[in-house]
Amino acid sequence: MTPKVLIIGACGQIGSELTHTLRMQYGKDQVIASDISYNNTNVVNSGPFEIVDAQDYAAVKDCIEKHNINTVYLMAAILSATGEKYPMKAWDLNMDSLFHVLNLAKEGFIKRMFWPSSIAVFGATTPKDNTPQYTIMEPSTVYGITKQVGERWCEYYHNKYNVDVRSIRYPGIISWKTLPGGGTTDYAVEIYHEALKNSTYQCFLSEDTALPMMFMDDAIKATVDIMAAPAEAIKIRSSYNLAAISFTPKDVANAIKKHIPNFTITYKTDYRQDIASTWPKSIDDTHARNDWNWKHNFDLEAMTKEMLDNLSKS
Ligand code: AKB
Repeated sequence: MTPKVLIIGACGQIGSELTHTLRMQYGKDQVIASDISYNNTNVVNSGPFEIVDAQDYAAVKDCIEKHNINTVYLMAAILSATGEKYPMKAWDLNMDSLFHVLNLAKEGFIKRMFWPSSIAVFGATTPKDNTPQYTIMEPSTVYGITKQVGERWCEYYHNKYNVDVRSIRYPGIISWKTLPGGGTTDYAVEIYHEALKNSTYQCFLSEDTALPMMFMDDAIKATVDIMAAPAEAIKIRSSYNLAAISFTPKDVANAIKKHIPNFTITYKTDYRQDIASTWPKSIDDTHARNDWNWKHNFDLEAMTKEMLDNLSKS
């Protein structure tokens, strides 16, 4: 199947870089980017773009039919921190958009779909170190609840209706092109911007809060790889654990200090600390490595260099 792709939520942190990579891979006219506004001009000007509200079933269906789409990447979501401020909005957006695409796949309008889950599916009762694929999952955030419920629905649609849905549980994603918005792991992006601008950063998590993280290039590689894998290789149809690096704010501050010796960090925790405290410190992603050959490339040092080099140029 030659993919004809629709990316929903293409202007966000992951969507924008996914759009770029898929356009390089398949050609720009094969990849339709969509979002609810024209805000991200890099995405809007780099190929076909449509305004599509992920909560509007008819709009999503029309766009799929208009462009003969066979593959959808559903990247629109309200993340953990914003979700706690607007619980019902997060529930409605995250669930409506998923059901729309699952139902369009069930009805045969598309052949394959990608839906991101998150480490937010885990909660305070989950084992924190090397968190297994199959374990206790009692998420305490609205975002985490939508992701856990979404995973169950993805598996259900695969088992009942043969929907070819593929998913990974993203850790915190670090990138220099597009800012993240409304996540608990966002400090790990902000810290690089502030280090270059002001040589200091006030972190909203405590210095020893370890969380699973990943450089954007690895996250995009994982997303592209799982979607390109043969269907029989994808044995988990809820969502795959995915890991690269785990670090604390203190670790990333020390990595930055190697490049910016006068960099300082202070700590003032807020409600996001309560979210981070329920999440794993590190993830066991053996299934992804075995089933579709997942392998990450960037460690903390390599990522820090990439972040500082690229941000200082932009
Ligand atoms: C968030 O912090 O909410 C996200 C995530 C881990 O899914 N980055």
